[in-house]
Amino acid sequence: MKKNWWKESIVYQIYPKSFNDSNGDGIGDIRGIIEKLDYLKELGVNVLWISPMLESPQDDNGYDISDYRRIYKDYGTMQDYEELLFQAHERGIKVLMDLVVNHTSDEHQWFLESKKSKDNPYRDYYIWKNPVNGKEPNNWGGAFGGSAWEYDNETQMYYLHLFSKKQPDLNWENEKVRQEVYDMMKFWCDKGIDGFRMDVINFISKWPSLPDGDPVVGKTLGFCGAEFYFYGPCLHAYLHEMNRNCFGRGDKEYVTVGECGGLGIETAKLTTADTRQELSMVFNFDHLDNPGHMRFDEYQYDLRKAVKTILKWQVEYTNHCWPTLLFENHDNPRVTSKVDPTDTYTSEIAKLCAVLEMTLKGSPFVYQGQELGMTNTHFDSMDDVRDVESINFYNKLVAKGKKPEKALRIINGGSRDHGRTPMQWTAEPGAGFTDGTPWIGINKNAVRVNAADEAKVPDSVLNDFKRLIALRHANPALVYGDFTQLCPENKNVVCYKRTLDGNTFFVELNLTGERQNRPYDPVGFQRLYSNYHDHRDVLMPFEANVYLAEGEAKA
Ligand code: TEU
Ligand code: CA
Repeated sequence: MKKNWWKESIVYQIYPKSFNDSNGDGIGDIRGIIEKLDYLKELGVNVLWISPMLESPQDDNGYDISDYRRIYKDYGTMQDYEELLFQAHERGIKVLMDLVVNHTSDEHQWFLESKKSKDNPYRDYYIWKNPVNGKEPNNWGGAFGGSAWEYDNETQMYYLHLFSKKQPDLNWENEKVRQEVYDMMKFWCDKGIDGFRMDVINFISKWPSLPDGDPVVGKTLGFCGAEFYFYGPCLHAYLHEMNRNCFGRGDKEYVTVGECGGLGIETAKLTTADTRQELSMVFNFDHLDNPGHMRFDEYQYDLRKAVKTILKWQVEYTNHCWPTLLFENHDNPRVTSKVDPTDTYTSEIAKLCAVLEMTLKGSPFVYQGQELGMTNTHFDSMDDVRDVESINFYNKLVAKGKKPEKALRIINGGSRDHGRTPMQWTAEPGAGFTDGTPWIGINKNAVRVNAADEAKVPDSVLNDFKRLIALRHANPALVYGDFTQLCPENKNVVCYKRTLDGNTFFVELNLTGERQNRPYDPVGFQRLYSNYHDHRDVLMPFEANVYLAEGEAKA
């Protein structure tokens, strides 16, 4: 197992619009992030992944970029960004850029040129097709509803957009496009960033013939046609070329993490193995939705299924690959609410997920507010909802005859906006996020779920996150140690060991909301952490314990 700085790092994801507003306009900004760097340092995080902050009309909150070399005006200036890099690096914190190059905004200069005429030099920067029998070129569906094709009257052709119609897909078969992307990436590397999170990077290679998708397969993969782009024929060639032309070329060791929904273990190995010169890591989301469900389905999220998937990667991902560990991001509701909508065991569940992230092999990713045990909010009306995906889905449900109140209930079940409510810094009005009117409503529970109050409570979710992060940093066995699951036949209680250089840690997790008998007796082990105070002969609901089984543990 090669040792790398990014394997020993805790990554914290910031959704800038909702993190901290320094100038009272209700929108988070770069100076607001700078104000919180000491908080992040004290939490123990080593790397920041900041969702896009480049110029954008904000149709998809920045995942629709209109200028790759300019900072979005409401977030600040290039000088602010350079100051953020400097201040973060001063604190030993690295910064990743969110690279969105499967598509641009339809307001990007390249697309404005491309749509002007069929012989425009930029025409082939995007994917244009003639109508087939007067209709869309194929049956691919867009992730935000409707067709993945938009008709353009000017040149009477369709252009492809796997996401919103304001996010036209770039044509990666065009070498000029690839060169533009690599030049842009080098521009930001030269600014001093430390790596990239790569947005839907496995979508960049499409099957050249763009064939019709199988609706049944599409339902499994999430979108009709996905089998012809989620793992396209040139994906590895493009990633290897990008590696050799950008982040893999010099002496500095960058980290790259590809958002690769749909890649399984074997295809992920080919994308991240340290012999492949492609990416460092990938996100796989199989554990974030229970099989056969999508985010908006009304279902109780079963941690047992999620953890089963996570542990499969612990065992099968080999020593040439390195997992990512995450439970939340800006595209998902809060994990605590998915597991326990009654908010009965919120802090126990938040801490149990923290134990998993901090004691398994892989790089832990903590999403803003996860360290506080932030939960879903409630959208009383669609006026409270901001996400293009949720709005389009609501309109589709109502257009299909769903009663508005039923459609709103479905949106409340899975909207990405649950993860985008403002960070809860204090109990004051504005939650310490803003002195102005926030761009999206603040969760009412900020009066009791907030960083300032939790800092004063010894066993708060915040302080337990700090404690677990410190435990991981102090004990290499929790990073590089061998993983062994014990009593794998027990589906309700997961037990595993991590061993390195004579030090062995033992972890037991009750993944259910009921009391469970212990499948493995930790007799003689020293308990280092628990999300419950007293120690019973049964495991309490969502109880999570970390022990030292042999050797020594540093605090
Ligand atoms: O997400 C792609 C993605 O997999 C999810 O957005 C999912 O496909 C979608 O929510 C439908 O279920 C990335 C970004 O994380 C997301 O915020 C962007 O909206 C999307 O790409 C387009 O850039
Ligand atoms: Ca602001």
